[in-house]
Amino acid sequence: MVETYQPMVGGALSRDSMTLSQHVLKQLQSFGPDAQDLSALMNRIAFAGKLVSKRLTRAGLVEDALGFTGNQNVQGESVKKMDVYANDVFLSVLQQSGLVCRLVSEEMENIYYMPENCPINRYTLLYDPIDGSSNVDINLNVGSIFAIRRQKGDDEDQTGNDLLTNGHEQIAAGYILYGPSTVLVFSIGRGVHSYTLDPSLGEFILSSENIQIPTHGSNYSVNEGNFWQWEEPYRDYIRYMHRHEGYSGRYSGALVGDFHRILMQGGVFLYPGTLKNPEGKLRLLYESAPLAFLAEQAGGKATTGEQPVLDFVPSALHTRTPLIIGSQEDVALVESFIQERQLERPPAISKVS
Ligand code: P6P
Repeated sequence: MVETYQPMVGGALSRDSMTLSQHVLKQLQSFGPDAQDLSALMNRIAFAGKLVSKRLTRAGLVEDALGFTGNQNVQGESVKKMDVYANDVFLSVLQQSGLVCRLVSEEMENIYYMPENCPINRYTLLYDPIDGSSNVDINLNVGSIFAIRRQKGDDEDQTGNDLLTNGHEQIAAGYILYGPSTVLVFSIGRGVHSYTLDPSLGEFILSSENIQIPTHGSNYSVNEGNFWQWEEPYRDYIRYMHRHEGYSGRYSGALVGDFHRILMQGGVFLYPGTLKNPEGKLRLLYESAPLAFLAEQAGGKATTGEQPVLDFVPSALHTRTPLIIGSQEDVALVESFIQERQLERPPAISKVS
């Protein structure tokens, strides 16, 4: 009987050979004609991530890579040199791709139009090129966050009003975590998957498929330095955390890393409104909404404290919202403190008409 050849490497090779583009096409097989474009677009985003990762890993050795530019962005935040570098990497890579018609970035006040691309495709990329840039100069993890939307209409007046819609209009969302390894996590609405960059191959290789957030986790991630600025329900929640066993505070100051921990281990990340930023600090279109898309795809939950993040309709490109995101049970616990206080509130005195 002729023996059937048994490959020696088996699973390892098949795992190692499942590249980002192959896996995206595997998911997209049930997608329509846009499959190839979306796969190519994901590859361009991955390429931008490789360039940013390369710069970050050598930042301490490259002149002018670290520190501040001396300018402020539309958010009134001091801009790091790495913010500008990463923003321009995404801009250049996507411009060359011909796949994206418009860009919305934390680092650019207005929509960036690429009319030469519009006849080809009508995608808009919304991104935070470097989230958590305060960590860059101290070699701690940072990330890039992105969302992809299809353009609705021609936007001839260049107001981008079609972008002021809820997060259900996102067709894909994800982030790149620049940590000990560079990991790309994203979803096209068919589950959440992660890919680890193999620098020796220059490829993102599938590392986790169909990631599910545990229904409960011990981590709670919040900047407790803002305690005095919060409304009472959040103070009640933190007091509960302090008085009950089984919880650990974990906060890195970089949303992507803090969320990735929650995605993989469970728990909750929250950035409530404060006296300084009553509407919260995190921007909806390129921070909260993409992560909310991922959280819900992974079986978790994301709320502003008043409504699901994905239902929130922004009034402007850089609208901020409070964010409570993570495991179903842990988000529900935070919400229970909000609801409890709402029940205690005296009924709103109706204005005399
Ligand atoms: P704070 C970084 O600037 C960022 O936008 C998020 O990455 C992070 O979660 C948050 O702000 C940290 O803000 O007020 O705790 O320093």
